[in-house]
Amino acid sequence: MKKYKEVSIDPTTQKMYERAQEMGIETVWERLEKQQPQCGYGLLGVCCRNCMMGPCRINPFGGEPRRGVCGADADTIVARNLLRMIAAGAAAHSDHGRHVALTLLIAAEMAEKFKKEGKPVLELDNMASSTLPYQVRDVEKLKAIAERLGIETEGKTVRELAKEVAEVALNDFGKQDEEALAFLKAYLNPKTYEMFEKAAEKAGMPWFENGILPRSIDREIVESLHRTHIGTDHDPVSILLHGLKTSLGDAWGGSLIATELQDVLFGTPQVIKAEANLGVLKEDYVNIVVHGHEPVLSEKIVEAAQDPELLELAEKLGAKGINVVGMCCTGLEVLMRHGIPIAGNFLQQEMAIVTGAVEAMVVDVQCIMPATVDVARCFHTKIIDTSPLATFPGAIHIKFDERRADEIAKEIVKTAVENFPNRSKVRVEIPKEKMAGYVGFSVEAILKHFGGSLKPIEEAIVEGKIKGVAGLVGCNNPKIKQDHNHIKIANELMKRDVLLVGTGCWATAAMKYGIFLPEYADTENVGPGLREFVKEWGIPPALNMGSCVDCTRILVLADLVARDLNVPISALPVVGSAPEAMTEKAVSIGTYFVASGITTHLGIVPPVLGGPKVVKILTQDLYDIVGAAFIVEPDPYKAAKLMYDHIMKKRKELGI
Ligand code: CUV
Ligand code: SF4
Repeated sequence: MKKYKEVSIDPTTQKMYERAQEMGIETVWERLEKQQPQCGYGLLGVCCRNCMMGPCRINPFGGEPRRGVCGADADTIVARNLLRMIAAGAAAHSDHGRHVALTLLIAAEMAEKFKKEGKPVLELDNMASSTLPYQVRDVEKLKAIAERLGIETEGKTVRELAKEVAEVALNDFGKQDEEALAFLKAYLNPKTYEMFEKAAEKAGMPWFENGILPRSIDREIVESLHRTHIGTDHDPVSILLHGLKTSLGDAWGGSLIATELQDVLFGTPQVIKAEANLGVLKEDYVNIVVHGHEPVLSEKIVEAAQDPELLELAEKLGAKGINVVGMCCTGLEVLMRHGIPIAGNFLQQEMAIVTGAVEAMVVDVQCIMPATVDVARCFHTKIIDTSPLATFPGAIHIKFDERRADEIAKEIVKTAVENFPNRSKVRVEIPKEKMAGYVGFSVEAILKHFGGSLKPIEEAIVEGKIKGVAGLVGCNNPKIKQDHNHIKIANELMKRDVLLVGTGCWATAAMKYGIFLPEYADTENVGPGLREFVKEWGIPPALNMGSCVDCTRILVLADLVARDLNVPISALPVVGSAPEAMTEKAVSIGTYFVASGITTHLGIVPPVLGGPKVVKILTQDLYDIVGAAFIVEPDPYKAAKLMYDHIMKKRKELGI
């Protein structure tokens, strides 16, 4: 058993972890311990299970066996395994994006149907109607996207535009021509586009049609599985090139579509103050935790929790009201758009239940531990799974259907409210710690804040007030003390006058320790130049840009600067980092950052060290192919230094 101080730097996690131990509840940290020692072949990436002649594994010390039964060597196996991770990560993001596009299409079609039936649907506004489950909340953004995509907007109703944009998005998933994605073409600056076109040639593989430009989101993912099937692609170079291509289908396709169309449906985030950490759970209220990734669900839960009938029921059952809080990325979605408090990041999902104060944890897809069901069994908490593609044994299944979204969301909230009397008051212990912070820094909100352009940021960079920008993203991983590396790397970079933007569980970590408060600039963790800049503009030294799919906001921001300077993204003094990476999605994000030209640090060593050629490609050769590469460094201080050095190198190259 671990000491509570070893698992996390977060006092709420420490307390709840201790409480779990007292109660004999097994958590992620015990399960990790029971897995020790973890398989050395797996850690190095040299085991292959891609066919039934195997499983095969390669001797990492250079002796026999040097080859799998089919003859694949360590580099082939490592590269194939990595490509499968990228493909799975890209699939998760992109399927999420598809779901959003389909929801927009359904919304437009329902509005059309309502119109024909003579129900009230307004022509030119947001197709609002009280009985439509989803509406267009940001008409301006819808128009802006349509214009980027080259869709004629003149004289069209919002319904028509929504339908056309959704159709272009959906076409990007399944089209069969060799053209790059429509969304990629609409969003990417020409200089970076050119780099994608030429990347394969530079890598000595001119037969890659379109270079590493993805043709369709689904196709590149399918091709990843095809290439890694026994007896297909064996050259680590071509396998990894296809990895770049697949990840770019995530970046400039699936994830971008998710972010952009979520903004259309639910509103583009604007700066707003909110709170984070387990202290946002309320003793006298019905507590509902929305956990997972898709706001198509969590938005509706937030709405349903304001339903007067359900509020009345909650009061009747002895609660003061209904308190919806977020967890992981779907929490960030409703945090960014409505200031709904976020209870925690990945490693706090079990901890939230251990408070004994959660009536229901409502989950959809990704990053939800099946163990939540086991922990919930020790309390009255109900785990409610909602996605037809994610079922948790032992949970309550209330599967979601967009067409009946309001009805189902109410049923879910009602289930939570009715569970309130089952709470054992003596078993409730909510840690008091919570922290305020400013969130909602979409690209649009940033532009608005700086008076319509990024000039002030660019000028501060040129002057040297800010040395550069770092995008900090990604998960928690129990192999690292929770939030430790997130915060250390953030502080070390801010001390060196690097402005931070970030998403995902990093952003929740940053918020918990006050980094999203402008006052944080007064601490010793922020350098004098960055301090002066953020004070002048009234912003915190780090900007919360949202969930994991919102990493595309970071790309779009970098793209705008690249356009202003007429250079590819790879020329900018910008770096990325996933200090506590865990998911396959994080692997895809890291890869698409690098492929897009942003050198990226990983704080967890991915399973690649068994393939020396692969390691060389990822950490060195990619500089010549896409102008960026991976930095792998578990020590947060060294990592921050390496990232800073990269920024300074880029500054020098730009002559600033
Ligand atoms: Ni999508 S992917 S643990 S919730 S950031 Fe958090 Fe974010 Fe990683 Fe998952
Ligand atoms: Fe072994 Fe080759 Fe089959 Fe992999 S594909 S399991 S290395 S025989």
